[in-house]
This record gives sequence, structure tokens and C-alpha cells, in this order.
Amino acid sequence: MATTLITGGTVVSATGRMQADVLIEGERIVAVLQPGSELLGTDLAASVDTVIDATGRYVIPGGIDAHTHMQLPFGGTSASDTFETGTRAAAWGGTTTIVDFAVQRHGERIQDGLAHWHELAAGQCAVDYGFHQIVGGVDAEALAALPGLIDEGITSFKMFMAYPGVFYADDAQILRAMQISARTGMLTMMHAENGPVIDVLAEQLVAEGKTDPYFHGIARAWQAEEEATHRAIMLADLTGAPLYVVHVSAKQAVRQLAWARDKGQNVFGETCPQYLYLSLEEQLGASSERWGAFEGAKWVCSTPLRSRAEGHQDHMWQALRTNDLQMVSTDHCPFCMTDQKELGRGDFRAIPNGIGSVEHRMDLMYQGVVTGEISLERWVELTSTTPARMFGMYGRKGVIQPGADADVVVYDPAGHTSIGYDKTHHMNMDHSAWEGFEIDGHVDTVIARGKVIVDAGQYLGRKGDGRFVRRGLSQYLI
Ligand code: DUC
Ligand code: ZN
Ligand code: ZN
Repeated sequence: MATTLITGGTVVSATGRMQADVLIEGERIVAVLQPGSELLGTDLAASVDTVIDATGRYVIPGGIDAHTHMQLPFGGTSASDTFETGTRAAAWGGTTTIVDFAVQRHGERIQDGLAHWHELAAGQCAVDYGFHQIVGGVDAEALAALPGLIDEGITSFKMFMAYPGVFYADDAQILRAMQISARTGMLTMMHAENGPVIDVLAEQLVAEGKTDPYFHGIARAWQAEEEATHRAIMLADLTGAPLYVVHVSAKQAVRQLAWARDKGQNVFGETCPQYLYLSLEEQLGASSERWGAFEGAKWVCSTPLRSRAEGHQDHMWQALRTNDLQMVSTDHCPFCMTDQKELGRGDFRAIPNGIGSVEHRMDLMYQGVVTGEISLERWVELTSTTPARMFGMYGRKGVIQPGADADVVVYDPAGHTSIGYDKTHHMNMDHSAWEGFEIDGHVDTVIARGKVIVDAGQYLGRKGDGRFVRRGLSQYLI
């Protein structure tokens, strides 16, 4: 079995940091050696196959992005990253596991939607991947199929309170699914926005000639997010279901989550980098020679960007510190401007919703450490350890300890990463939502189950390196 020693670095976990060497054998970590350890006295470096000198750098568990949408069919097109391109971009950015959403559409069997997702991903991925199940048609057959997913390693399912006529589930459907969640321990994931209300507001705006991308955010008012979040919490309370609210962007929605958690409910929330860094005001001001005011389409996602004047971004950072929000995922759902976002020129409702960030999450969140918003340990917790616990992978993923998968990133705090328009990333997009971001920090080396897949600016992995991860039930419940 191949052996690797990562030496001289600072190993960072969710609970602390220490000088230590990490010994890898095959796909697993076999030892974490602190100064004074007996093994260190032996000439270990001379006896291993590969030595990685991490002096002056952080050694962290590989990132886990628990919310991606590779190849998602949406708005008459499909997300532009395949499992191959999207997971390779993830690897470049220090993410060694993704959890994508298998899709069951209205009228389709859950088993068929899932089988299709397995087909799309198998043999294609650069890093390990798991699935949540989207239930886009909550009918009797779908409900009956849910418990069987646990044996398939899929222990969470997502419903939508938004997108009437597409993925939308009404309260009665949500209630029934949550009863199954309560009975089985499967985590209910919720897109919490009041879709019918949003659709009326959007229709009225378009009728008034307000068709630019900015109005997407006006239609998707924070009240629609707060109301749906509250309703989801109450239905979870009624049924006893554990609830995880995805892509939280409104400070009022965070307050609902905090209220529910204070009552002792198993309620959790994630936010995404776009809700920490980008704003509705910037979207209004976005303009370029090529796209004019339509440039703002690159930031059309749901939930939408929120007003900086109203303080949503600051509140998200605060909630990450206080654990009112527990995780940061990307909701990676990339669409090119040409031929994709462009579908909504003249009517923001037709702009495919989504931003591509899978490559930048670790860097963007590290900026929170640089600016003092979060600690180094919290960075690791938000991006790796809690995602592993929340979605039943902890022990194997999300931690550097003997027995864990050797998913390790060597991160250089003195390095630098510049994000440009299209040539400075590896996602399959013709632009970047993060153009102009200058990152203090750099992903130097990425090891996925013992194999060095990124090092010194080179991609050394292969498609098919990544394997399906069968997840257990959440390890994060109160
Ligand atoms: N939000 C997005 O931005 N894209 C895909 C689906 C969603 O809910
Ligand atoms: Zn969503
Ligand atoms: Zn999503």
C-alpha cells in the first residue's frame, strides 16, 4: 500500500490546532503524530513513498460541499457542470466530497430518478459523492419509496415550497413526507420560499415592465422566505421531523431558525457564500459592455441575493459564529450567460436560477478567517466537520484522525488566489459570479482517499477517482 507523510504543518480541526505530521497508508489516515511521538523519532520520512512538506501551512480535512446540482435540468436547460467537470473543479478548490441532489420529477418513480442520477455520476467523478433525494412529486408511491432509500445510503430528502408546477410541494404533501422523516430519522431538507406568493409578485413586476435580473430579488421578498421557514418549522414541530433549511439568505429566516432551536427543535440551516458576500444593490448596479444591465443575471439564484442596507450579510456571518446557522454549502448550480442565462433577457422569470461556486467555497470561507468573522477552527467546522456529521459521514469524512478516509488539504495562508472572468476557474462556465475576488490563501495540495489529485498547480487525478458514499443517518441531532 502506498504511504504518504504530510510533515511540518499545522493540523486544524473543528476543536483546535496542533503541530503534527499525518501518516497515510492506502486510502486511510493511520496516524496523527505530535512532537514527542515515538514514531516521529524513527526515520519515518525515509520509509514512506511520498513526503509532503507542509511547513507554514494548514493541514485540514477535505472540504465537503453538501449542496450541489450537477447537470440539474432547470428552466428549459441544464446546469452546465457535469459530474466530471464539477467534481474536478471541486477538487481544485479543496473540496473532496460533494452531496448532490438526485431528482425525482412529478410523475416519475423515486427509484428511476435515483437510478438516472447514479448513471450520470458513476465513473465520472474526481472526488467522492453522495446523494440527497429531491422529491419533486410527493405522491403515495414516492412517500412509500422514501424509507427504502436509507439502505441505499441516502438519508435525506428535499422538498420545495417554491416553484409551483415544477418541484412545488403543498403543506399537505410536506406534512405526509415529514411524518416519514420523523418515523425513520431521515432528514427533511427544505427550500423555504413561498412560491405561489412569489409567482404573483413576479407576474405583477413583469406586467409593469420591470424585467431586469434585479427584479428577481424584489419578487422573492424576504417575507416569502421568513414565512415559509416558519411554516416548515411548525410542520416539523407538529410531526417531530428533523428539518434542515437550505440556502438561507434572509436575516428574518435565521431568526425563525434560532427561535426553533432555542425551543429544542432539531432544526438546522445552511447559508452559501453568495449570501455572505454579494448583495441586491450590487446586482442592481451590475452592468457590462456585452450584457448591459443583464449582467446581473449572473447573480440570479434562489433564494436571491439580499439587500446590504438591510444588513442580511452581516447577520449571516453572525449566525455562523453563534451556530444559529451550522454550515456553508454552495448550492452550486452553474449556467453560462450565453444560451442559458440569456433565456431570460426581457423576463427575469426565465433566467435559470443558480450560481457556480463549488471551486471557491473553501477559499471564500477562509476570507472570513482573514477578516476576523470566524476562527480558523470554525472554518473547518462549517465547511467539513459539520457537513460530515449533519449528513451521516463523520468519522470517515470531516476529520483528520486514524481510520478516517485520507481526504486532506494543505492550505497556504500566505498564498493568493485571484478569480477572473472565465479563465481562472475550472467550472464549466463562460463567466464567474466571483470575478474580481482576491483571496488571501491558496489550496496547494489536495489528497482524496490517499491519492494526491492536485499539487503545485497541477491536476493529477482522473475521472472515476471519486466513489459513491453511502451515508448513515444524521449524527448532528439534538
Ligand atoms: N436555487 C437555485 O439557485 N438553483 C437551483 C434550484 C434552487 O433552488
Ligand atoms: Zn433550493
Ligand atoms: Zn439547491
